[in-house]
Amino acid sequence: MRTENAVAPKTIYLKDYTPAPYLAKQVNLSFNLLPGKTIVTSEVKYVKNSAGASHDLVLDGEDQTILSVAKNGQPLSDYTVADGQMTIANPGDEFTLTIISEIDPAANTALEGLYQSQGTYCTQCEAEGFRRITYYQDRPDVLSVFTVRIEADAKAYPVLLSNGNLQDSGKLADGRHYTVWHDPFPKPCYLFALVAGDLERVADTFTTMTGRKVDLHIYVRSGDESQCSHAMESLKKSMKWDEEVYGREYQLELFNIVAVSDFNMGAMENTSLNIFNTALVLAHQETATDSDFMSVEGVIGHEYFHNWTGNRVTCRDWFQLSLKEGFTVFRDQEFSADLNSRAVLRIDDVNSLRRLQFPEDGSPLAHSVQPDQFIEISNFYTKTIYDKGAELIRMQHTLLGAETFRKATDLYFDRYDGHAVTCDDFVQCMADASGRDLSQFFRWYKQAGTPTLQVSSQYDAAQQSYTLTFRQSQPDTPGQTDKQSLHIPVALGLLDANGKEILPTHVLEVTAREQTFTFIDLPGKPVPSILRGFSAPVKLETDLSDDDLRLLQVHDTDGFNKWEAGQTLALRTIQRVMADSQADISQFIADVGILIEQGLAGRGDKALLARALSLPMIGVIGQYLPVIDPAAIDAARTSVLKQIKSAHKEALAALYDANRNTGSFSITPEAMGRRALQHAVLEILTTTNGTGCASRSKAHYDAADNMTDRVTALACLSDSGQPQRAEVFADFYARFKNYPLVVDKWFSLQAIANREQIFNDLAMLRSHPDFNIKNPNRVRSLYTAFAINNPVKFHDPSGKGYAFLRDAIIELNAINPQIAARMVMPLREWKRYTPALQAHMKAALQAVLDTPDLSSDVFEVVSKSLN
Ligand code: 0A1
Ligand code: ZN
Repeated sequence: MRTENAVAPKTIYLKDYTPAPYLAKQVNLSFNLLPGKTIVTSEVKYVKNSAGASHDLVLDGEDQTILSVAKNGQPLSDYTVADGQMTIANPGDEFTLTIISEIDPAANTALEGLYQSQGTYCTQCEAEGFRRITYYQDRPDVLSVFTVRIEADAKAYPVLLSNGNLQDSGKLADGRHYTVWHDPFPKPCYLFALVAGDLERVADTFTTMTGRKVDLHIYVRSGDESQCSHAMESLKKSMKWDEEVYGREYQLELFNIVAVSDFNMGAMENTSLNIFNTALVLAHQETATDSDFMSVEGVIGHEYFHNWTGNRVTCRDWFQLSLKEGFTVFRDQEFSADLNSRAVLRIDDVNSLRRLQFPEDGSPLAHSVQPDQFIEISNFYTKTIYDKGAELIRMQHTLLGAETFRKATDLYFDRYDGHAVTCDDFVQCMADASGRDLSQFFRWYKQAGTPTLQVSSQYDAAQQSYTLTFRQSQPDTPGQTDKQSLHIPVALGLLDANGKEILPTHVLEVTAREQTFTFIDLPGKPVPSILRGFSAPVKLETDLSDDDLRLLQVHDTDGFNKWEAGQTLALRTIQRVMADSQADISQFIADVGILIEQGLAGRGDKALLARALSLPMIGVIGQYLPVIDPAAIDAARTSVLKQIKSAHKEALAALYDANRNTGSFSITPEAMGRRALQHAVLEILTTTNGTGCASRSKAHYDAADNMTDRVTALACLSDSGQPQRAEVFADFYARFKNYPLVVDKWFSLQAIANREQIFNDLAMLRSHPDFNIKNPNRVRSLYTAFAINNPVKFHDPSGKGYAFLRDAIIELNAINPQIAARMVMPLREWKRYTPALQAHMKAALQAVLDTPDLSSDVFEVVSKSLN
């Protein structure tokens, strides 16, 4: 039951948007960091906004004590404070407002606003954290020039940072000191940042395309300096890439990155002072996996790219979040694709979209890329806004072609630099630069749900013509029925019966509900390679036979579709075994043998082969089934793996041996590909969890000179009942107990174990001295790892998995509402599971909803999930 004194969660609607009544011309902030409290003085020059209707100045503010308010230097008492807002009626056309308030960063466990992470002061203002620092119009369309003074004890906090350039610094009495920072580019308050701490600095420089020198600084805790070189290299590559690919130069003389251990998300793009979760900065072969190295590179790029897509051009309101996030994810994906293997990255991105975004789009929390309403904006930092949003940009890139797309982004930056704009404004630039009508395309932004695209084919031998018929359909989603047809780019190629490409990639534009395309002068029936590169975020249903798929798997020129053909065959195979555990799958098993032979002959890209040898994950398989039963999927998937192992044991062992570590460690795509292949093979070889498997995994661990190999070995031992499991986990902990990010891995690798005693393990991990409910990384390492990456035990028929998560959500609700709300996600798709599982999931959600003093964050996701 919600208690009476809880503030009723309020829904905010896009249709209610009105311009801010006042503009902030100049913001001067002064922070006095004192033991037990921080005094914030904000002096803001306001002018009436001619576009704003109201004459009242309404400022947002939370969790602070107002010490004084003055207008033009005179004390002001004529204001009201209620429901997190200060209202000053009719303050005049132009005036300066000075507000002094007191906040308590040490008590801030929500990690929004100004808080402390291991003693370091840092801020997180996106989306609505600035209101926890001072009273202000906390909305992204109020842009202002910020000058910030920070004062603190010089010994405890030698580093004092804010946005922009350092203007002044000096010593004060009583061992205190100060700095003054000025950012000449107007920005919304969500991009404000402050850091004060005892940190070490790693420095480098970058010379921009016009020859300006930019200082690059990464700040970390003492001892972590040696783990910053990958992040620094990634930053320099990002700066260069944005110049080369988008013509975008960095505008200031300094770019700072600060790494903190306590952070709700991955990182934050505050102008010239990016604040990062340590997990996305620190990387060293001993402590970081290949996937960590890739994430660091991608997220460093992502935050840097926000400098133009987010900061220089920002969002008018939070319904436009995907304007910056979708575009910036697309940019970071392309950056990583240019630096590494494009096909591999596309496979990984699409896999993640299918595993995490498709379920969201099919759940009660489905929302469009430009949503119409929300209660808590922090609940909308979703896979839909980020990853589906990126797919929308990618489709526009596909429709326009690279050159016109670049013209359109140039136009966008020219038109809107220094402005706060909408997704409609972005698409209009695409339309204006290309001369195309994209109004139908814009429906992608407004309609939630994953469309289905059915394709059937017909060959007319007499006419030598081939016809493809496309039928698109959109599922109903909460609040949306009777959807309209979408503008879908379908990249298509045709192969002949020998696997020779007879039509290179060609983009078809499907706009009608049903549409046909005919290809002429084809002497034989071709095999179509449809949706190359996953050219649209749809569920594709084709009439391709297993033989067609086998041909594509071997001959397609599109790396993504080559992989996709194999995955579709694997999916069909697993579904056959689910229907009949004795089903004859010998053809599929033989096909896997061909892949292994290819690997032994040293043909093809190892990273791609690794992915080809990996069966679809349980979460992906579930997307294709009407009712999800994770245990049944797992049983069929494991049976297929066991059959692969028993048929190809020697060849697999030889492939493992052929890909042993030789030479010194490196993170080139080739070296990562070799490790990925060895990992994929080891996973099959250890699938039966017997004594041989355990000694194999232990040997892999003992031979490891890097974290990727260690984690691979631990993952392969995780489900095991053999004594080597405990030995290896104990050794791992002993070696790395002083590295929090590695201890996170130690928690996760145990939480994903599909074994009987998992609930005892989880209880033991929860009460382990290293567990800390206030640290989001540690919470994720236990709970998110379990709920997302251990589908069989999370969905245990006893309901114990759900109860484990439920208790943590309730506990975290009072500590960190954002993290608590995120942890509800694995329960929201409850309607997709078997009736028995549904009942348990629903009961867990209901128990959370019945918790007193529920935060609006948790209330929104739980109440909508239950709808
Ligand atoms: N804009 C950041 C993500 C971010 C969002 C919210 C945060 O705190 C609640 C923190 C970071 C990005 O896209 O990287
Ligand atoms: Zn972002």
